[in-house]
Amino acid sequence: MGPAKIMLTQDNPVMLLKTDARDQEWISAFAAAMPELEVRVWPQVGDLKEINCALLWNPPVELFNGLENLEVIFSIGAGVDSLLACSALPAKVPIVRMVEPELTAGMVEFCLFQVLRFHRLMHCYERQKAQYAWQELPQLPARDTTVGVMGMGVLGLALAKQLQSLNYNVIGYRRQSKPNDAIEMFCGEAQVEAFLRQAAILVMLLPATEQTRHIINRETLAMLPPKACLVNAGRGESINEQDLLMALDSGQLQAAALDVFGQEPLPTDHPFWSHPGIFLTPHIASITHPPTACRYIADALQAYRVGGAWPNLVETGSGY
Ligand code: NDP
Ligand code: OXD
Repeated sequence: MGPAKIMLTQDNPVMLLKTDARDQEWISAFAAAMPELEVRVWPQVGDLKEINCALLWNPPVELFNGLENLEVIFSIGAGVDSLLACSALPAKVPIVRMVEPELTAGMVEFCLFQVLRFHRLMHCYERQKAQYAWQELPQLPARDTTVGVMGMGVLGLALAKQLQSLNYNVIGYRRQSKPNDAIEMFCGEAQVEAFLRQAAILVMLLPATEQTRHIINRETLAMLPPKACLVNAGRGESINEQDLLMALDSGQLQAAALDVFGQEPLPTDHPFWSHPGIFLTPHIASITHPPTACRYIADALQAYRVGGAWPNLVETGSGY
């Protein structure tokens, strides 16, 4: 008979950690949130059979070798595309998405900033300053400005609520409507045109999936109102970048604030760097905050022990 199986429901968790270069922050945060947790930082793994949970960012394929008692994988990011792209990901181990308040707050701040920039025409006044031009531009009130939020999950919903509190006219786009949607919602391909036709400022907070790849392209860009502005803080793959450049150059699109790109880091010879209509940031819209994230993981483990179910499970096989 081999050694007894280590189980999350009966034993103290042993967590394998592979982070985005913030090991020490995570170790300290786990020590505060779950002093009983043993953390092993990859590749210092010890006895692999003792490891029953993992918190991961961009795991290499060899990380999964011998992890036969792994019961759950926590994703460090809200987006799980890079995790799902790992060919060695064990098929039957549940993956829990990162949903934590500081990550959400950071994303809301970032997107509000970009919406305010475009609504209050700061991109135009910056251009005017460069030309020493003292000129007042016509300003629409927030209530007459429609902001379309594409991707109404955890982040999109939090953003929409804040936008509404600033009086913007907010509409949302998702796969399926849910009961009690407090925002006018458009769902699925059948309603994408009706949604985009109204979105003077389009904010994209979509995950990277087969279905969202290039969802914004020449055809859908043409559905936006003339001189619309676009913000993308979801994933770069959602936009056909060549089509975006053409829409900016033709004036169909006024400006774009991009935090995510098809290739990251953005290559130095990419035309986005020098385009006057593009504001770009290096995938910093929001990052996971270890103290609140470790409390979320502690609560998830506790909920699993009590009820046997994980929160915010990744729907593998259904487009994620
Ligand atoms: P959620 O899973 O909570 O929400 C995703 C939303 O996208 C849902 O509303 C979902 O629809 C919608 N959606 C998915 N596929 C489609 C589709 N084919 N057509 C229409 N709508 C679709 O994710 P989060 O809100 O937590 O995060 C969103 C994304 O933000 C992450 O996946 C990540 O890529 C990105 N992100 C970027 C960061 C950055 O720093 N730039 C930081 C954190 C996250 P439905 O509601 O019907 O399921
Ligand atoms: C992401 C994240 O998914 O940082 O981009 O959470």
